[in-house]
Amino acid sequence: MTDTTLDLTPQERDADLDLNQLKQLVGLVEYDEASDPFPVTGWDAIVFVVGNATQTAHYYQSAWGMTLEAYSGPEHGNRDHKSFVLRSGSIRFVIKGAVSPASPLIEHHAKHGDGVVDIALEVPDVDRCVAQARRMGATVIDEPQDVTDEHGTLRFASIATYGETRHTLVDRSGYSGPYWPGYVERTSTYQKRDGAPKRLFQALDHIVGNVELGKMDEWVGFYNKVMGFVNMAEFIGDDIATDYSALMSKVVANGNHRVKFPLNEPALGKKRSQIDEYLDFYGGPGAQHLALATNDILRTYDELLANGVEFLSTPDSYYEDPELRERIGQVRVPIEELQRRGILVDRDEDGYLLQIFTRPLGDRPTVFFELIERHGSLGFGKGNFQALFTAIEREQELRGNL
Ligand code: TYF
Ligand code: FE
Repeated sequence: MTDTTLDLTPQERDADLDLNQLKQLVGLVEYDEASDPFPVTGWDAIVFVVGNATQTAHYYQSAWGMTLEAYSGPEHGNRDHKSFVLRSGSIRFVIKGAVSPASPLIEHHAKHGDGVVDIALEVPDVDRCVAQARRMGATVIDEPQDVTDEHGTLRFASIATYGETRHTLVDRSGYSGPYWPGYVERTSTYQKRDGAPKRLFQALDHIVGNVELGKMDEWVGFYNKVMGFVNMAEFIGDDIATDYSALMSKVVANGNHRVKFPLNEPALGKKRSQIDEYLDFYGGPGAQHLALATNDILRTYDELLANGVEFLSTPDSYYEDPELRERIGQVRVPIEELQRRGILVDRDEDGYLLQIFTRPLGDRPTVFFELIERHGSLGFGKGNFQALFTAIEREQELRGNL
């Protein structure tokens, strides 16, 4: 059995990540790609539709330290919308906003607000994935096709997932352009002045999807059957859901665990679920949070805070609880350093993780980010759910949505 799954992807190599660092950063594992009916190498890009891509692209550079790499817009023949490709470490964000009043992006944005339209994945064989998807009854949005320019040929297809979200499947092994045919390489005036921005995160760890009440298991089944994803150990079930979390959650991952998708559904608890709030304001199922992997969450947090990014706060009682100290044991920094910033800690049998969550990024209480620094733990912070959900509900109440 040949195992090619523990190679770095070209994106990761570009980002100067090494394999051991990456294993720690996102919890990579070995697996047998040859027996996978829908092999996925890793993330290709996360595509957002926003109300003002020009300004959002600036925000991701000025606040989040991302680098502008490519652009498509009216100056280069795309009269429909502007699209900015930003990079941090091995992950790409593509930010799209309508230019033409007739753009289909307008309808999407009117319905959902700023959000993720496409979680694009890198695959070694687009046709094999689509054949499997079709066999398992998935909706194929774009048939496998080649797009070509002077940089070579890229092959892609796309399939539907929850809500109006899709997975574009991309094989860029024959392509060397900055992103996609039709895009031009671009750096910003911002970068020209300050040099390369400081990289604040190196990779994407997971993306959480919120689905409707009673649909979580259906979507877990979709990822199992259509995409060959495996279930990970962590889940929040009925038992804890009604007490405080107001949601149920299961996690699926691709074979090498680069791509991890927790899936949430609302639970009927004492209060209105934060997932219901999301579903109402997003106008249906969609991507809820993106967890950005960093190997120095203290520095990343400090920099983001200085740049005006807002985080959920954690009460001092979280750190003063003697059970917490017992539960987490030794971590790489004094607890006081975490407390000053409100960073949460969780430990399981494999190790520990540090994490913190931003407030919603846009105007609607929908999409937000998580920063995560893993030290062996392959979990998602289950031990923090109570503290975290209490903080989320505090804000939900301030918005008048509890
Ligand atoms: O990804 C996770 O499961 C954790 C916990 O609304 C979490 O980050 C789950 C649901 C949620 C916020 C955080
Ligand atoms: Fe998370």
